[in-house]
Amino acid sequence: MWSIRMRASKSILAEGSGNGEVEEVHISGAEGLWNEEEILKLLEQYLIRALNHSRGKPDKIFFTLEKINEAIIKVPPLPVRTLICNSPEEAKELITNKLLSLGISQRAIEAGLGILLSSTIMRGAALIKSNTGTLSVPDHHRGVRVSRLGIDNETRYRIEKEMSELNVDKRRVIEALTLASKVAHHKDIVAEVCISDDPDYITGYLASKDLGYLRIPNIKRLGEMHGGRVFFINEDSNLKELIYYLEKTPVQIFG
Ligand code: WAQ
Ligand code: MG
Repeated sequence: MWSIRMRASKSILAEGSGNGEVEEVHISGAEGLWNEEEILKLLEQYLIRALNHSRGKPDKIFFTLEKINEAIIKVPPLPVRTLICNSPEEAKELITNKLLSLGISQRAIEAGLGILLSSTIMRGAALIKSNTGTLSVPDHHRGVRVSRLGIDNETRYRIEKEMSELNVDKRRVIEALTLASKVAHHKDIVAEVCISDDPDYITGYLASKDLGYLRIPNIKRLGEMHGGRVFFINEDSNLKELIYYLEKTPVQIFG
């Protein structure tokens, strides 16, 4: 199979810089594992997505295609459930209670929510230690980008069918579920919380191996630009091994 990645950004004048310093802001990214005969179709899809994004028009789009030669690990999809939630305030309370129930400290929860609500967007995820709340990523601007992940076609069709009576953006939910299932499978991941950074998408989720994939409507308000992903990790995680798994180990959601 092939790993296809897309990343789109635009350059803006850095805030407060009088001397024309430019800064790259993240617009959109996507990644998947595909068969060779699917590559062209996916490049087109990712390109259309990059050029028509609610975060703005990019002025740079990168594609990376890599042939995967290693064995691909199969991981089952997390079960999906939609919670009842009517406002970002309710979402915050709900997320805090669920994370506390998983043994994550108040301090770590506050650190995580701070990142998700900040107007500075990371292109990847923040890793936060579940007890001390320490941010543990090599590059604070970039974060850790989960890559080399895909979903088996039969599994995708089945889940799409199960969602067909819900009024949801199927492609988006499947992509998020694929990522959350790969992430939750690792023994050092305690939980993930995600808010889309797209101003027109206001359903987020909390995921963990035990709780499954819990969709949270109204996690933010329409028009808001903040968002991100936070992975709460075991305090004694082997960071090098964990980051290698997230970025490099090929995983296909199957079952
Ligand atoms: N690895 C790590 N972090 C990522 C990745 C990745 N591959 N892709 C996105 N992120 C981070 C990054 O900080 C983005 O700013 C943030 O997540 C949000 O990305 O069931 O659309 O692609 O209805 O905007 C959830 C679906 C959709 C909920 C999430 O995220 C549902 C979404 P977005
Ligand atoms: Mg986005």
